[in-house]
Amino acid sequence: MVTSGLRKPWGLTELPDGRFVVTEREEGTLVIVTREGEISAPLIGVPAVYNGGQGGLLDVAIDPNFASNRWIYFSYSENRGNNQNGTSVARGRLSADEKSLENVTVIFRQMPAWNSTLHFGSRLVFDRNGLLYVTLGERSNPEPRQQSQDRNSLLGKVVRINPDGTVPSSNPFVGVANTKPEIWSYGHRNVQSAALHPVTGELWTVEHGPRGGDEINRPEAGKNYGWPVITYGIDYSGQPIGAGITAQQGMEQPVYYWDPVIGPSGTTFYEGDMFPWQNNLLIGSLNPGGVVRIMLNGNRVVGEERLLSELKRVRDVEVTSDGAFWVVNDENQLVRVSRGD
Ligand SMILES: [Ca+2]
Repeated sequence: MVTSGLRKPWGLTELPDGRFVVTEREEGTLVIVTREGEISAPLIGVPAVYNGGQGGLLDVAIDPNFASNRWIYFSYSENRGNNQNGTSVARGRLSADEKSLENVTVIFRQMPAWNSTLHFGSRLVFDRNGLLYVTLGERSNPEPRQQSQDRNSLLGKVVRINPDGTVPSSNPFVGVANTKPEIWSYGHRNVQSAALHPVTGELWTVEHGPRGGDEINRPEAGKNYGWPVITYGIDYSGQPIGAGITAQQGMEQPVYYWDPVIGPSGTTFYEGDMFPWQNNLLIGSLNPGGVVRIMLNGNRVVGEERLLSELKRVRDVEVTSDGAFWVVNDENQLVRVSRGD
């Protein structure tokens, strides 16, 4: 363990010099942490967050050209007035003295806002063309849940935007009537976990499903991932979801699902030489906790291993260039996991 001095960390990303940027969810603060565990003062300039329920300052990512432009992106739940809130994404430039974010601008707002404390998403992943995926929840309640199937709503979607928040002309629904052009894929429940495959460059997501229905998906442009029409598992109330069906024409099956569930948090593909796990998926687990390693053959899951349950509720996983991997958890820890060094 490198430090236990964080305050409910949620998102973790590595800077080019090997330090980390970490979000502290409830506090709504963004800090820089060295590999020795020294934690900076909170960066000045982060907007106020709504921190009820599952809300707060959520994921963080750095620009693919961070070394020259110093943009840091972060997702958070934002007060929208009238007791409503929603997931937003902002970016700011890390100042030369590293004490603040400058030119902070909100680049995306999930609409509609809702009166709910649940299911905000929201991981941030850049693709190889420098476009930004944002994974979003459906706010959990029975009414907004239905909007996962509504392409004129941004609830229960994966969206793809340019770094300045504009819509890429290559998005699948650009120019389609009654459809939000930010949408990449739809029919999702609460996606808090996403990474880019190191070989194919494709987006993979891990979704909080209902009881017995957490899923791995490989969301493709314009496709429908089924929620809440098709799903594995049942509602946490004990009731079936909708008609209780798991397949329907025009809706995609997950790559994999868990019953019992793992409560997926952040994920990353393993790249490196320290562990013999090339291109395996490492997924943080909230319950039962620890890290879940998923072995793949191409796009197919061929095995699973549970690691590090002693780390309890893991919030994010990051692999560094030396092949070690790092996690943050609800114990307020940053932990480096290595072998042979
Ligand atoms: Ca699904």
